[in-house]
Formats: sequence, structure tokens, C-alpha cells
Amino acid sequence: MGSYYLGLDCSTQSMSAIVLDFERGKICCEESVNFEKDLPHYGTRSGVLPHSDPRVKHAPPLMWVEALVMILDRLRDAGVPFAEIKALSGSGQQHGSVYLNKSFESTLSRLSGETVIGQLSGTLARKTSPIWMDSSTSAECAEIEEALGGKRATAALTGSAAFERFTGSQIRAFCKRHPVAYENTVYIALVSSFLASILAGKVAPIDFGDGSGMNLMDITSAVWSDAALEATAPNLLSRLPSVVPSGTIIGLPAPVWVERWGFSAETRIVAWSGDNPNSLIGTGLINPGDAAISLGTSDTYFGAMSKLRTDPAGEGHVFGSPTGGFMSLICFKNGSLAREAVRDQYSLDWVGFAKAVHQSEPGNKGAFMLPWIEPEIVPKVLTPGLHRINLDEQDVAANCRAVVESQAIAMRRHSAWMGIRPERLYVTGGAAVDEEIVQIIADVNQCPVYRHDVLNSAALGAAIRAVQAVTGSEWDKLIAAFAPYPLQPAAMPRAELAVRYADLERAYARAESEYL
Ligand code: XUL
Repeated sequence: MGSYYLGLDCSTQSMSAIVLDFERGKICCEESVNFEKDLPHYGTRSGVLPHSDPRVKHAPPLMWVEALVMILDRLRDAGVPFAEIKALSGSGQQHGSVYLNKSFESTLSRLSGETVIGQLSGTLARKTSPIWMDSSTSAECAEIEEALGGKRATAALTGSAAFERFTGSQIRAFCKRHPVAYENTVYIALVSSFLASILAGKVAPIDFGDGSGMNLMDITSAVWSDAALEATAPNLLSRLPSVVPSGTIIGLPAPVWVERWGFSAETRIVAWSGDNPNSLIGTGLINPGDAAISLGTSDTYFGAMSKLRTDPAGEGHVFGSPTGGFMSLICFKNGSLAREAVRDQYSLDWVGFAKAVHQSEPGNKGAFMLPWIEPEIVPKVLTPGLHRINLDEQDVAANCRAVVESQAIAMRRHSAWMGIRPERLYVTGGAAVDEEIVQIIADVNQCPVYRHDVLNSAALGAAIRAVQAVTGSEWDKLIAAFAPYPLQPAAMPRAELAVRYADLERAYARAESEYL
């Protein structure tokens, strides 16, 4: 009998899985399901339902369940020995919420056969789930902050100022706009706890890491905050599960998963967490001082925190770390979204995009852009727009460079509050394979950039968390075994470009304040 550990990741655009073979100390299987391509009948674009208002971003929760079923099928077809999986955990795109009616709990307890999705369809009190890209709840954010004594007080209490995409303002908006449906909502889950509930066949708790992306939890004591609940919606406590440490074993697989996929009835299900806390583990950044950039649908900049400290400007977040401490993070919505939009405008593929960046000069002769193709989170921009500064729209190479350089500069500028000016940076996420992007990050930050072999740090982090929860192994040892720090940098900074990028950063800062 071997020992295998499964990590799942339900992100914006896909569901992915990583299986660790513990005895051999390696990843033995990776699979992925793309929502738009593999599940076209849900009608999403890149995992998001189209809507006439660019601020409204929802996804169908049953699509995530169908993706879960599909990925388990793929793992089985790939020969994963389900009976030898000792534990599993998962990762969900943070902040997204699922609204469930009174039949949820009883349906979970008797999920059966081929029709998991059909059975769950009757349990939704709201057919769609607002996700992290939504920015339609500014009024509710203002109301919550006012009730909690302002932006700073909200951040001090919950780890973040009130944000449109955070679950609290989304719940408030739902309750105000659809009071009857809110009344019929008996449980509110996060993407992570929703999928964990389905696997465990019972309502799952929310972990400390994902719970801190809701504006509802007291970040210091890791329990729901009465004041925040009251500022958000009536009778909210009864609709929320408890908050638990990220390493909590929450249950065993429901019979359907044992019967249909051959999971052992003894497989431990470890609380699922958000993609960012999971990525912290998957990039091995458990010790304060280092920082990582995840280049995904959103771009995030994050690191472990030595002492709880919130962002005075209210742009950044403090989340719970799966190791028990804290992590800091800032999130840019126009990550790969903006890179893809520029690439598509010039009808390029990624190879052509990288070539174009290469053809242009570092610093772009002072040309850059504010790439707010979607409403932006940092800085807060509710009316989208792409603004070119000293930049000729016809110049393909300069535009491709401009989006990447501007994003790298924005990350550097807005991460200053974290107080980490790292000696090295780690990169993860799909776009981390691009040599030009990685070089620009090194030059803008004037530090070496390292790239992990495994770019799906959220699924890897979930699998490592599953091992840790069951074996009690030290984090350092698990990181060394499954997410070792790369020895060779992927890019070194070019010192001769330091002044050029410092000038560009100043110009960028001026332009940003002009357009805000
Ligand atoms: C972080 C954030 C995104 C989501 C989706 O606060 O909103 O990174 O977690 O990945």
C-alpha cells in the first residue's frame, strides 16, 4: 500500500489536481479541467458568466461540482490509486460565495450515484455565485465601513478594508436586493467550503485563511466578529459554518465518492482553503521576508508576515496563513486579463507576444499604460479603461512591453506597505513561463527572480497541507520535499536599468494619480 495525497484547486478558469506520492517524494499525477472548453454548456467565458454590467461577475456553482466529478474521472483514468489516498484538501478562488437552501444538508447526507449535479441543483438558494472579479457592491462597502468606524477600523478588525469582491459586501448586496432569496438562504459557503461539503457529505467549516477574505472574521482571534456580522446582514451567524484552523480534518468522503471512485472510507478530508493561502504553501514562502508573485487570471503579490500589520492605504490584505500566522497580499484584477487583451488586439499568440516584448527596449523610452481593461482592485478603478501614456497604439512591440512593465511597476509600488523589499522574488502561475515577463520583474525590482518547477502552487499547496494535517510533519521538511526552492534564478536584475525603471515608476505614479 502506498501513501498518496490529493490537492484540488477550483480557480477562476479551471479545476486542477495534483497527486503526491509521499513515499517516493514526488508528484505522480497532474490533471486539469477547463471550464469554458470542457463544460461549454454553462455558457461561461473563461469561467465567468457574461453580464451587461462589467462590474457584475458571477459563475455557476454547479459547474464547479461538475468539474470536480470530471477531474476525479480523469485521475481515475490516469491510474491514480484512489484507495491509497490518505488525505485530500483543496483550494478555492477566494471570496466567491454559494447560497444554499434548507435542503442542502439533507441532500449532502444522501448524495448518490451518477446524479450528484442533479441532486445538488435543488439546493441552491441563488443560482449563481458572485466571484472575486465582481465590483458591483461599492455602496455596501461604504455602509459596512461606516458601521465599523471607517476604513482603517474595518481593516484593523477584519484584516482588510471593505472590498467589493469580499464576501461580506456581496452578502449585504444580496440581502438588500433579494430579501426573499436571502430569507431562503440557510447556509452560505465559500467556493472552498462548498466543494469540501460535497466531498464530505456534510456542511463543511470555513478555514482561517479563506475566512479572512470575507470582511466578517476577526483577524486577531479567528472567530466571526459580531460587529462585522451585524454591519453586514441580519441573522448572518446562523447561516455561516464555524471557522477552523486550516489543518483541521473535517471528515471522511461521503459514500458516493467511495462507491464510484474507490476512495478509501478512511481518506481524511482536510479543510479546504483559499487559493492564496494555498499558494503561500505551494511556493514554500512560510518564512517572513520573501515574496512571491502569482501571474494568473489575477496577479497577486504576497508573502508571509512576521507581525500582523494592515495596510494604512486600505489597498492590501492580511489573510490567515495555513501555518497559523499571517500573510500579506495585494491583488490586481487586470493580470492575465490585460496581457491577453493586448495580445489579442495585435492578433498575437504568446510566442509572438514574447517576441514583441523582446524587440522593444527596456523602459520603453518612457512609454507605458494604465491597463485597466476590467475595473481594477489596486488601485481602485470602477470605470474600466486602458490609458496609453507616451505610447503609440500602432507600435505593437511597445504596447506588449508596456502592459508587462506597467504591471510590474504597479506591483512594486503598491506592495510597499508590506515592508518587504525582498532580496529575491519567486514567481508562479501560468505566465511565469514567459522569460520576458520574468526578466522585467527582475529589472523593475532589481532582485533575482526564481521560478518554481510546479506552477500550480494552489493545488500543490493544498496537497502539502493534506500531508501536514495527517502526518504532523514540519512545514520546512514538506516544502523541501515537494516544493523545493529553485537553486538557479530564472532572471537576474540588470543594474544598469535601475535608474531607468525608477524614472518610469515616478512617471507611472504621476499618471496613476491623474487618472484616479
Ligand atoms: C485575492 C483575489 C484573487 C482570487 C482569485 O484577494 O481576489 O486572487 O483569490 O484567484
